[in-house]
Amino acid sequence: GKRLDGKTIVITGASSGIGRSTALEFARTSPKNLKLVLTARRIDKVKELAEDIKKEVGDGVKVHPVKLDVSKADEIRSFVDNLPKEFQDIDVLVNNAGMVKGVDKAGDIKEEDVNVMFDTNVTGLINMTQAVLKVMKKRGESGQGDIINIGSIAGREPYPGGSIYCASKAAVRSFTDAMRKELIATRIRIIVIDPGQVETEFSLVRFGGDKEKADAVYRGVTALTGDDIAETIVFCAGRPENVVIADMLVFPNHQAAATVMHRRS
Ligand code: NDP
Ligand code: 8X3
Repeated sequence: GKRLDGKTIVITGASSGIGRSTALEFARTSPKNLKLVLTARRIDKVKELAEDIKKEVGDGVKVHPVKLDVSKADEIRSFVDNLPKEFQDIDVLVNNAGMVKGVDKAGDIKEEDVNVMFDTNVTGLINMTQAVLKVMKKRGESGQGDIINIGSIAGREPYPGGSIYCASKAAVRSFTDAMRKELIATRIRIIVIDPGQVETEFSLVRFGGDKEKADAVYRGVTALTGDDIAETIVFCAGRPENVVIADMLVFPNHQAAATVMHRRS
């Protein structure tokens, strides 16, 4: 609605799952006057999303698709300056890009898997945040804007077979909480949303494209959808300026902890 009107919103990982849903939800909530910078590595999917948004809400939402790999520091370094002028004044950053690889246990985890999870989930998120904070700190008297980080229940409750992913999401939580304190003299809102189980391409990526293994994760349960988390993200961004939803944990109804799940047999 009104509070989001005129805002410029950057979403990482907009080609799929939660990020894609979030772009659509922002567009539906503020269809008259909004700028969306939608980023991911799979630029074709982002361009399709831009078309879908146009079909659904029309031209009131301006969409700028960008091919961006958040694990590449040099791509982030030039990201803001390479945006068209009208998209540079970023109000909201949704740090959503993230991934998991494998279920190997310590001692057997591939070096490349360790690196890609940390480079994407942690270093990528930190680099994006720092790049966009430069813009936000210039706004208003002391700085203004929203950084919305997508953590995970995995960052609160480490589980076997997820040590690196869980550590990466714990790092997101830690960075987020420290940053909120560091920016206390500004009007920048620092928000972390921790979803439980969401049915997206997440498990497909985890199992290297093995659909059977990915589907088994969601068998007998009703997982959250990308749309469910998108609603919470847009809710946080749409609160009055003085209200900070600092920290959110969102489960599907069958889940009560990272590994406590009720499955229909
Ligand atoms: P998806 O796999 O469906 O989407 C992940 C998105 O991240 C894709 O758009 C992908 O785009 C993007 N991405 C991955 N690596 C990079 C990269 N190096 N640079 C830029 N973009 C990248 O999964 P979800 O929607 O579920 O995941 C979104 C976030 O939610 C992640 O941070 C995940 O950890 C978190 N999460 C997911 C949960 C779940 O159960 N699904 C639960 C809790 C948290 P592309 O491949 O085109 O680059
Ligand atoms: C994804 C949720 O706990 O299945 O962040 O890894 S979990």
